[in-house]
Amino acid sequence: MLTFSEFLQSRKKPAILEQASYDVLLHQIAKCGQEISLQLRRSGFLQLGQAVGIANVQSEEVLALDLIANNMLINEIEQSGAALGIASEEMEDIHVYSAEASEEEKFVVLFDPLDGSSNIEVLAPVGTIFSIYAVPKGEALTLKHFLQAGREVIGAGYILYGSSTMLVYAEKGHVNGFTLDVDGIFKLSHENIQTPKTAHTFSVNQASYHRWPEAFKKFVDWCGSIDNKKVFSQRYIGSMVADFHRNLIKGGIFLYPPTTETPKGRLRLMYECIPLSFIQHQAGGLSTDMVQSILDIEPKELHQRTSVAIGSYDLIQKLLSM
Ligand code: AHM
Ligand code: MG
Repeated sequence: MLTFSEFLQSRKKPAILEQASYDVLLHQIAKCGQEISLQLRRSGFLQLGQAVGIANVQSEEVLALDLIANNMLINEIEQSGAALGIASEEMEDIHVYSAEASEEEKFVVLFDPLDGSSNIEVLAPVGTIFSIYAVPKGEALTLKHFLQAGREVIGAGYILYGSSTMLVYAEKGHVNGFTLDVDGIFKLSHENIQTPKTAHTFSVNQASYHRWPEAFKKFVDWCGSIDNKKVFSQRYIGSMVADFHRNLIKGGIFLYPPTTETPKGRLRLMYECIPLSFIQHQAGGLSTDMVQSILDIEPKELHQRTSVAIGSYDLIQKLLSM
């Protein structure tokens, strides 16, 4: 079994990733995943799911492990020497490590340190989601390096803390999954992941059905229609990264439609939707905000929200035809 490290050494990588420090950056993120996974195994003792009494930029309650994971990622990514800065779902502004132009290619990392963190106290899966973009050599870091469209992503992934912990990592043309073994090392367990083209699972919070645009209502009605030759299952954990992972492996579609209260959608473009869409596209699936692919949206702000549908090719096409 290839370790994550051996896999990185053996993969065919684009010229831009030739410099060794990019892989060090990935190792540092994986290291955070190992540490967060350990902490989660003991969350009941550590009260990691408790609120720390502050709200983040999204006006959401910050939990203890949100903060721990966020700080860990900031520090470990800096250690790699490969990143000029980071942006986090938990922080209002970018965090700059170095504002000076570099003589070699550098990177920025955007992350949701702990997606679905309200699930911690009920022991349901949560995850760390990240994407990495290049800062060309000779350019000093600015906000524009963070606000790049999803099609510019160099690498994206997530670490899912479920019944096992798995790191799923994608670059253009390939997606691979690495299970965290009992010796604390990520090892290749899911080689070259391709998502099924057709599937019969949909994931959505249906409580908002009456506040959705017509196309989403029609699609979900079609899934459950008695005339439908296939019987669909609805599966929704309330942790996007976990719902996404199930659908990636088994096929399915994840929906977070706009509602009358949140007409621009609720999930975050930069920290959740772009990285997961990038992975989905490399695995043969699709994503959309019902106007364009999520990867073609030109981001305007760090904490931009979007509606999203991500999943198997046939199901996205069906949704778009509604
Ligand atoms: P978070 O990043 O603050 O944890 O919030 C995002 C989560 C997604 O993972 C999940 O799909 C969604 O919020 C659940 O929202 P809802 O309870 O509206 O269905
Ligand atoms: Mg999140």
